[in-house]
Amino acid sequence: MKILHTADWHLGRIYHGVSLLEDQAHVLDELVALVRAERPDAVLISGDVYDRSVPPSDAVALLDDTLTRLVIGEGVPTLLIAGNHDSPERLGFGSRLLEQAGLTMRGSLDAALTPVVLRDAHGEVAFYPLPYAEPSVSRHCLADDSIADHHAALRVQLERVRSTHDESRRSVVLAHAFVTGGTASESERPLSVGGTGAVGAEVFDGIDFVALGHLHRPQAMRDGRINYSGSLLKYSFAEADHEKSVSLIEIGADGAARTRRIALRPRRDLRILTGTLAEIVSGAERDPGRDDYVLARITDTGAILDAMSKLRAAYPNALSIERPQLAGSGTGAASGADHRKISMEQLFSTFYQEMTGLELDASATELLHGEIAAQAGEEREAV
Ligand SMILES: [Mn+2]
Repeated sequence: MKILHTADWHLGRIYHGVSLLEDQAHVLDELVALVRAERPDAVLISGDVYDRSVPPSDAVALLDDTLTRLVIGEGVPTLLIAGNHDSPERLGFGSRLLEQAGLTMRGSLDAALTPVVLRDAHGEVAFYPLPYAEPSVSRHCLADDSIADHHAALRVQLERVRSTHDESRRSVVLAHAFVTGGTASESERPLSVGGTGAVGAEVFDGIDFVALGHLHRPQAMRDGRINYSGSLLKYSFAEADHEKSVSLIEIGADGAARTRRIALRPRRDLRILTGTLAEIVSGAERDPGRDDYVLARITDTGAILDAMSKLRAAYPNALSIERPQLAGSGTGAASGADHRKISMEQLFSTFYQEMTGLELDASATELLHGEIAAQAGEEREAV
């Protein structure tokens, strides 16, 4: 059985004020073309299809169009679950009707845990789509008071899956979770406030292949039996070094899974450039990726007037500027000290040092002393 696994599309995402919808549409065209070329038996989408529980209408239209092309156009059965960014009820609308057309959408958790069964030359494969749910929702839906966290919620679901699973079939689970040992990025929203929200990999024991969403870096565990396809695009500058891909999995007659990652070519890359503003701007001439989304880490120490306009003249889609030199090391003498107990001179020189990384020189110190003395004189007169 050949499966295409993807997740974390985050349709409608806005990053630094810019809608990524055109970039998402571009890369989804590529995904549909890949399905046409590879002819998988199923497409799995493991949650966070939208970026928000109430997605913008053009994001809804893009999902509608993409799913229609996959299911009707290419005739490939497609399974989709809700992630923590999705609204279960909205995503689940019409799902019983759509299931008859070959599209399985599981928004809300259903205690029945009914599998979708597909067949290939080696026999049947049961797919269990387990949508993301808050632990309190799982506790209520599964009627099990022992469920206090995500680990217990999935442990109980997988116990029930194993107890009813027909052993003559191979098994695939779709879930949206943070499995212990996984590497997180910056753009995932934590699943639990206070706790880790993590799920032990052992809850999936006995399942032939687990298609996960949530972590945005492509990664696998347990010899590839547990797979994160990763997100559709780079959704934060912390992911600048990721290579985004979809996973193509072959499940053999014995249930063994072999995974290939197929890189996606975005319309615009998301990159970090480091150097002085002048270096970055002059480098743009020879840069084939001038339309990329850029974060410039500028190493200049002096003041720069209107740095963003200068940067955008070279990189029109530049999103942000960082000035690490000015960020402040926080190691100054008065750092963390009670600001009410330190002198004005000390406070100012520490601030200057934290902002620039340099000590106040003699002439600046003299100027500062003069200003402070003059200020004190004015205050005395005012009293
Ligand atoms: Mn996500």
